[in-house]
Amino acid sequence: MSTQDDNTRRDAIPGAPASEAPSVEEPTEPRLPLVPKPDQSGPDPYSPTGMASRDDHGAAAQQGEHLTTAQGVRVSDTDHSLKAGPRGPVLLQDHHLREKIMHFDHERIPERVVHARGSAAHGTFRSYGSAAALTCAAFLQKDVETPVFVRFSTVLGSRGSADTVRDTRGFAVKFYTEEGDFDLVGNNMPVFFIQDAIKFPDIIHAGKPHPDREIPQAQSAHDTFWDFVSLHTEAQHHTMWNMSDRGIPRSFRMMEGFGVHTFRLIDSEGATTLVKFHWKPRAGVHSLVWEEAQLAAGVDPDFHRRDLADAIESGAYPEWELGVQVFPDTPEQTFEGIDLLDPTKIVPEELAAVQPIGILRLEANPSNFFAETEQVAFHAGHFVRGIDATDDPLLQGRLFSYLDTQLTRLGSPNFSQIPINRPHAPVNDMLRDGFHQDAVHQGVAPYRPNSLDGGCPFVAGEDMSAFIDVPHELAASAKVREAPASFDDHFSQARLFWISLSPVEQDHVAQAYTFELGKCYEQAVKERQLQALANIDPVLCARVATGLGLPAPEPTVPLADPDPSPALSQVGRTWPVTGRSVGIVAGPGSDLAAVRDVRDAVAAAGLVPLVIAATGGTLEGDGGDPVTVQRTFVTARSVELDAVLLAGASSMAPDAEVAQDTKAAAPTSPDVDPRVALLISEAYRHCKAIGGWADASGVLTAVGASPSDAGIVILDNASEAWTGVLELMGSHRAWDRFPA
Ligand code: HDE
Repeated sequence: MSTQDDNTRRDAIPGAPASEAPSVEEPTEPRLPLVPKPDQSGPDPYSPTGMASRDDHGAAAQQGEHLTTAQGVRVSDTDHSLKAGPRGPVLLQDHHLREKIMHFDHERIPERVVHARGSAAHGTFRSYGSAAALTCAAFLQKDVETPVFVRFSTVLGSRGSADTVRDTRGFAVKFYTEEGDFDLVGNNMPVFFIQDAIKFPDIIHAGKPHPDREIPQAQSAHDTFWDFVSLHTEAQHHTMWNMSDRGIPRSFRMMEGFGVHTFRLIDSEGATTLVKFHWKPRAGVHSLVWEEAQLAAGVDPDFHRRDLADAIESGAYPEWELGVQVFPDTPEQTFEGIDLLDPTKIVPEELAAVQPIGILRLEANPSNFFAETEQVAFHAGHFVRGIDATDDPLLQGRLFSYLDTQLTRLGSPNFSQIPINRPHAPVNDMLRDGFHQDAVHQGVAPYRPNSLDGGCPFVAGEDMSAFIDVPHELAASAKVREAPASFDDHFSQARLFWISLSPVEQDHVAQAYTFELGKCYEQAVKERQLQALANIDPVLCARVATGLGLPAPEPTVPLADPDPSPALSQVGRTWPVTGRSVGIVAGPGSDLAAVRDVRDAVAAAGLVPLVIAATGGTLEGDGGDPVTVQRTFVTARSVELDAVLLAGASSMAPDAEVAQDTKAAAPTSPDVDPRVALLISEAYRHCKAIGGWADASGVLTAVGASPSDAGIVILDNASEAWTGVLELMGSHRAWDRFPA
């Protein structure tokens, strides 16, 4: 018998582990492996040489209903090793035991040296055709649809680290175009710590845990990080982004993406343009607040991973518009005085608008994390015709690194034959043999020129969609280890970022610096970083200095006077809210008809309703359909919710351990369950929308809030309260509730 009755299925929320519910009893009849859940998909079926293939990977994964060895021999017992008598010893002859343990011993591969922690999804990119005048890339012509695989990541932490740490996020997109793979391997911040790839090991060694104790994990709040960035001041602009709310995104779905470097586009006549790539999320750019990020790291370390998978499973497909800022390809490679080859600089959108060129939609979760998310190999040098690298010295170094790292990580130069990495274009490369060779190559002459294979493969002529190496002119130069003088300005754009933020965002930046430097032990490091802050903005510097208990130094460089760029702020607009979670807290006395109506209205608006009650199971008794409880007072926590609805009062549940539960810093009241008080006080402090009806006001007053505060809608009518909350959610937070 299935444990899930019809009612539970109808109320299903994302996250169930498999496409079919298990029975309570251990099964006695074999059956074929379960198909993936409807939201899941594997890599498209392509051969190692890029041929659309009828063998889908699902069929190739497991066959038959009985357990076998890797050689296909059926096994009758996998629970007992072969022994000399029931008390042993174990016999070396037991092939099944040796094979099982041997394979298990080698299940892990080295994690990525950076960006180890990540989550991915399948999707489609549809080109508007608006870039067709700039590039001959086939996938950027009008209405061309291209399958993609997208992986988001943090940079510093290990594979098992928490999602919500303060860090830069990776935003890597593999386009399987008909002309070969194009990888846009970007970040959620438009600038980078360093201007030259040769410094990459330095910044990463500084950011990773200290080499002696191997702490802290996935954090920049430690001495080696601030030691490096305060000495190496070209990192200050990127650091400013990290300390802003961009460093703690609410969701991967709500992050901007940036190619960071300037790239070169080539049209069919060979004319070139310089561009910067931007991904603009349809859901808007939103962040957590710091306390929320810290709580989530403990309560749900998989916060972003779960959010992405759940959103896709619930049909709230994340979307981003791809856009380009376009600059003439002049010999100086500058725009409005900004060096386009300096990856620590942006070009403000007010100076060069982002022109939309296509839309990306993520529609399917991977069906196997290791095979897809872990084994996908992006490369900043995977270009297709019509797109090429510039001389940005950071990008140039990346062109080497991404091929090289796969040899250690994926163990073979044949990593492009792993299903998720297989191009969807014909591959005929004359690369041969090597570990894990999947292709059974034909012919006898993998060399050119040859006559034995009829001279094949031929090289493509210019008119045959071959990759275009632009004959780009280089200025006369000498071989030097130097940077251009234009790379010397390390502070003006950090200041531009600071002055473009709203006061609430600036508060968060000041608090983040104070926290991070406050976690450092060395006084010299703090003083040095304060000097860098003084060169960015004296007010910011003074606020951080006060928090650290140190004097604020004077600037040592003239302060720049840039025009603010409003596009850099996240506050002040409204956005779609599909896929967000809404908690509905139902107490024993709640009007279940209202709970049902609001739950259905939340789902109908494309959000995920989570009914929260004292215990699991169902709420019933009014003669209507039982209401399934998704979270209990024990399992619910505010960080999971974007908004909370109170279905009336929430009196003390019988299992509340008042002494214990109130320790969690919630205000106490004999009339309100302490866990609900904690939930509401956190939602209030994090400036989330809160709604309610019936006697809900009492809960708010019990936690020190007022029903008339910003972002709170308490009405007699449940549906109207929900409508009010839905409207509030569009601006992400009740910004006016943040302390001035
Ligand atoms: Fe990376 N980076 N990177 N990086 N990077 C890697 O490649 C590297 C840089 C970025 O989800 C590695 O396969 C160097 C900038 C993302 O699989 C490695 C330099 C930007 C990902 C590597 C940079 C990025 C990586 C580690 C300085 C934003 C994750 C594993 C020149 C534009 C991709 C791997 C994924 C991963 C090297 C700087 C983005 C070692 C040497 C700038 C999103 O090859």
